[in-house]
Amino acid sequence: MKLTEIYSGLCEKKVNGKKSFAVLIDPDKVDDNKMEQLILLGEKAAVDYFLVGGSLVISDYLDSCVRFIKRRSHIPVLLFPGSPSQVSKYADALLYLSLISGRNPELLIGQHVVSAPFIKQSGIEIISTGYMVVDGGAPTTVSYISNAAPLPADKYDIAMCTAMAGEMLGMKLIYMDAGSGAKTPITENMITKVSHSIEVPLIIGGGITDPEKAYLNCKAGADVIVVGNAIEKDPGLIIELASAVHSVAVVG
Ligand code: 1GP
Repeated sequence: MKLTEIYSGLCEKKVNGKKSFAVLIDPDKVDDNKMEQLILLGEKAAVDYFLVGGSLVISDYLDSCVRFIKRRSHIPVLLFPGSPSQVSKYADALLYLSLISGRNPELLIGQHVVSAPFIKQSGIEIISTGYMVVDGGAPTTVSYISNAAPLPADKYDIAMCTAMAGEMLGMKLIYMDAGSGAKTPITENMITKVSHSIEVPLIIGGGITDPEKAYLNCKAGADVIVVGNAIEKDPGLIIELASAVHSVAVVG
């Protein structure tokens, strides 16, 4: 059934030990030319997903951006919304984020209540996602905008318990994010601990800038690696990053 297609795919890959690579596109930072380039590289590298969204989206390019990808590529588009306004019915699925690492009720449930009717009406696949912002060594847009303290980077037990609680509350994915452009990405130690505590797929992002880090994160237990910032600076990295992530399945 269409409405669980993306999630079923993610679970199937996890069962088969396959790792996924996702390119994060911030609609504020791209135009049609840039998109064309990212799509060409994405197809060449067999990128698994395009994530579209950001903590703060100022332009009104989101809808056009999603449609642009859908017209040119079969790579699924997942919305990664920083606010309820970042919804496009043209996307394949929406990561329905609840900021479970924070204690800001608005981002845990408040904004969801307000936006529920129109999100449901959009008809796209909704994937409930326990979103955990981990301290990335410097304030990031997400840590500022969320008005919630990030999870300390060396508190593995808190991370494990938070992810477990999210899973037991019914969340279908856990996304651990050090924040876009984080100085310090999430450590392999934390990824290993958290991945052993949950059964749902684990997404890791924030501050990943090179293929080695992406590879090590996957070996540690990440199921999906998300990279945005580094690709904005050097789109060619898509090829190396995707190949590093996909190589883990071959080895493992
Ligand atoms: C941020 O996880 C994403 O929410 C990706 O971070 O932009 O640092 O790759 P980067």
